[in-house]
Amino acid sequence: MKIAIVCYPTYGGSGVVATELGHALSILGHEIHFITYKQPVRLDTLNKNIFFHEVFVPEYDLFHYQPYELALSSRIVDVVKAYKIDVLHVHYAIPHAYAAYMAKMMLKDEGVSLPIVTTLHGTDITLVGSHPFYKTAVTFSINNSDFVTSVSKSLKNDTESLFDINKPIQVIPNFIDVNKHAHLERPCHRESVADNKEKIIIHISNFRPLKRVKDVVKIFEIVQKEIPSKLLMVGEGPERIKAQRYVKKNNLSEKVLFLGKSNEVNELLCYSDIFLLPSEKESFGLVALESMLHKVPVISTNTGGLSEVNIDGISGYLSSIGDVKQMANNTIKALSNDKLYEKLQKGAFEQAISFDISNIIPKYEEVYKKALESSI
Ligand code: GMT
Repeated sequence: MKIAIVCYPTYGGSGVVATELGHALSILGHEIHFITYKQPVRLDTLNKNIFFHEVFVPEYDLFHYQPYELALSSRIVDVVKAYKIDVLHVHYAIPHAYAAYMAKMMLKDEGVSLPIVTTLHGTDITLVGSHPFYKTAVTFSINNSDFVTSVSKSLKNDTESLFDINKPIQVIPNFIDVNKHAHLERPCHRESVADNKEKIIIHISNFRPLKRVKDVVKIFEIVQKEIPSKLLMVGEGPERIKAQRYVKKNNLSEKVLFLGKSNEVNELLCYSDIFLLPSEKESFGLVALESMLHKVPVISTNTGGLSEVNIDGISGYLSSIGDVKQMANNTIKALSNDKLYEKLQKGAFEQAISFDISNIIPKYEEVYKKALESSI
């Protein structure tokens, strides 16, 4: 099949999922065309079945906002015609599903049929999409996609309660490529960040307000009083400065390392002992899954789809949003009992491998097949 994929090319989970999906489909022999404004960060290996089409938005002074949707929909039309694309799969509804619909209409005018599959990822629904300024267009774009998928049951429920949706939403969970990570074995180079007696606690995110990064530091503040440890803060975003101020004010600077954005996530997770994810919203929590594959138990909130990924008492622990004390106690509990820790490590790994890509790809292939059949 010839499949075009529209996604955000950045470090966000939706871009990672789209890229890994495209890559896996290309290995199965499908021809994959990424259409986005930059080469996706995880698209490090191009092969004969993977094409990348950049979307250019020429700057024009008259425009206060440059019309990305317009450029994207034109590019979709051009790529679909040039490469005879069978299906268009858009990740993250805003503005991709909207641009996809426009492209579909333009193509229809020329007698070309283009089925659209839209995958909802989280903030496109729970935060941005449901804002009154966007809601009408997002509802329209979802209802006019040929197939709609969501990455968790929780996100499906949120979408159905926040929008007036007349399309069935199929849950296809996010995934991880177990084989790709199979060679990652402990011990890694942990001496580069901590000494022998110290545990390594890690948080990776885009440091947006909904990640509650100050909670991460507050949890660590309690933990380090009981357990010699270091906190690695990986990522970049608007809340970093606040977290850094808190660290300085509370004399934690020697124990908390702000590492910025990293392409070394596997190496970092490889030597980490606990992953902290105290998010306010999380439709799935792909980073928790990546962490679990490295046998790193996850201490998280129970928001959104997190409880579908991190199983309380098995792969880590779940707490209510803002319950810093309980999340700290759970971290201490896990790190101070070797037997329990090993059990959690095993549980985390087993849970992670149940999300192996080989179980998920056939579900997307089935959706593409149905989308194609429905358009003939
Ligand atoms: O977490 C973010 O803010 C990035 C965002 C994205 O669109 O890339 O992540 C969302 O999609 C990921 C992949 O499906 C999910 O794992 C994240 O849970 C989800 N984020 C939120 O719902 C906040």
